[in-house]
Amino acid sequence: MMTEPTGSPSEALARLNRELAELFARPPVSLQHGASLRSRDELVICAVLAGKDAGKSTLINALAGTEISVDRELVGQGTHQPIAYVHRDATDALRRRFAPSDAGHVACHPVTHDVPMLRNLVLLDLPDIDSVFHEHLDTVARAVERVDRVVWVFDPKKGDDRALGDIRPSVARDPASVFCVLNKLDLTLRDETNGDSPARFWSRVNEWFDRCLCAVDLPVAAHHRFALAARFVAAQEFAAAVTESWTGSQSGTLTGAEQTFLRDLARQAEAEFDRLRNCLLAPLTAEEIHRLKHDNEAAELAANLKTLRSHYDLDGALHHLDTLLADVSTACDREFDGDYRGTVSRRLARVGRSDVELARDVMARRVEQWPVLPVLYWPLRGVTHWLGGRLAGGGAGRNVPPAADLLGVRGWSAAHRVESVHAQAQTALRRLPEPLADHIRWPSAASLTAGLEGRVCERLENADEDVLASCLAGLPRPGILARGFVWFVLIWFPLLQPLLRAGLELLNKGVLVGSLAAGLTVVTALGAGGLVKGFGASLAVLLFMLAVLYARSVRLVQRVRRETGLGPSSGDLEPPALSDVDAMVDEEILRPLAEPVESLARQLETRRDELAALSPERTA
Ligand SMILES: Nc1nc2c(ncn2[C@@H]2O[C@H](COP(=O)(O)OP(=O)(O)OP(=O)(O)O)[C@@H](O)[C@H]2O)c(=O)[nH]1
Ligand SMILES: [Mg+2]
Repeated sequence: MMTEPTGSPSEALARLNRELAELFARPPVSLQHGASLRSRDELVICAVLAGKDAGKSTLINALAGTEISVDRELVGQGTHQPIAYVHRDATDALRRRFAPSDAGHVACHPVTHDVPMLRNLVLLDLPDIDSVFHEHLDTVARAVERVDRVVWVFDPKKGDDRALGDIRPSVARDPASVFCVLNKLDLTLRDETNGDSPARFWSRVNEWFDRCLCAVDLPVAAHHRFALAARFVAAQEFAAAVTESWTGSQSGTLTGAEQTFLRDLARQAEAEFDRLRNCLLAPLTAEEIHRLKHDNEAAELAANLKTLRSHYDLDGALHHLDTLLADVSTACDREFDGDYRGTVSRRLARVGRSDVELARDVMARRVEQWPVLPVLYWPLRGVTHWLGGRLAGGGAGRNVPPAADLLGVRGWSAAHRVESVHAQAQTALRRLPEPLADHIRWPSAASLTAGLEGRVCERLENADEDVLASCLAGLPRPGILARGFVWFVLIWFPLLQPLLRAGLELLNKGVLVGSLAAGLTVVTALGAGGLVKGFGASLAVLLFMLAVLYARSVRLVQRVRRETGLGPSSGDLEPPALSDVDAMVDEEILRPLAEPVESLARQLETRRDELAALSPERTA
């Protein structure tokens, strides 16, 4: 593993890997690295990867045309250290590529040459991936991060190469940089019972090779597949080796048909090797090298994305969360079904403060618009309400039942219903993978019930306030005549009426206005007893006025309630009341349960979108 530059897709992947590991409570998955390191130089390093004794070193030697990697021990470690066949001018770049990094050090032994055509091309022999020497696999894993091209070598003696299948997913390269070689073709001819045609032989070999490649999930285009004998690359050597295996001696006698068959195959095997050498050692322009590295980087990114997606299975997790949400919603709909909502709606529409109670609030504001009446209203409130109530024929005051009673339907309280929803949600939660379930914290059933009851109380208060506001908005202001009438009543009975009567009496008796007798008569007319009686009459009339105003307030409240559908006077269920109950159940029960699930889903979706945005097709 290597340090990636800040802001690179690899760094974004590393961050997402950490974040997802935390969300899924598991160790981060191991990702492939090295693309950025490989892009820092112009070298194209081609490594040969295979199991023990597949012929890696033999192939490298054959490609290099010289013995750069030799194992002279009969039963030894084989190649135990990477050996690079490198142009002497490129050794510094090679050293930098293999310099110690965060993830450790991998020693690479250079064997230099000065072939100008191979200035940028390095052949790298690696230890095997499946021997008893476990450190070989570690060395290969560290070295392979630093190589640009990979040649997978198959040994016909091994057949199903599991070790190769194990390491292959961690070596992601663009298909143009991947080659597959079926080596030791000469050995596959040992058991040939002759008489077979070269064409049939090749098709059998190809079929077998196909099966090997499929077994390790390594789809490679036909022109990147090769069947050859690295130890006997020249046609003559190949034919001699097979002849020996058939006759026991290199100069053994073959039938004419056998000779033709073998000659043909030997030529083809040599041609295959030449084709491989041309593919791997053809000089590359700077542009070709740049494209090769870029394509490999994209392939590595795509492989890492695939690894992350399958390791954390974001789509699966999101599907689980969707199912959980659906289960919670179903449980909520089942417990708080249409019948329940309808019943509660009707109840809410019926309860609330009575019309006469609300009318008192209206009256308090109404009376302020009149002269004199406010002074009388406060001491005469009781009588006014009694008399006005009678005049309006309004309903008696009703008590608002507790919210819990309003919410209990068919003997099944809201608390029971909420507990049932909660329990069903918990059961659904247990079906969620454990690490995800740990992120979901739900409020207790008791607090959900309290929330619902609180909403009911609030709703009732709000409904009353709405009625009150509508009534006050529609209050008529008393006109000048009406206000004048109050003053008139106040002064008519105690003052004007006695004075008028006294004046008329004087006129009848012929007493001169302005005389002493006339003055005395007026004073007597305004006597204390008369004043008290007069004010009593005024009071009676004004009290009646107050009662009428109160009765009209009651009727106003009733009319507003009828028109808006709010409160006790509304007869049938109005749609706004039902949607109120829907909103209450949704916001107080469903929302608090759904919110943590949706929040987790949002976090996963964000990561999934970020991964999608990083995919090479999007970033290209
Ligand atoms: N018959 C035959 N033998 C081969 C061929 N290629 C390699 N060998 C033999 O296979 C044996 C192993 O070859 P190496 O090239 O050392 O194999 P390797 O994969 O490098 O082995 P390790 O480094 O130990 O993993 C040697 O005895 C080679 O001579 C081939 O094409 N035909
Ligand atoms: Mg070797």
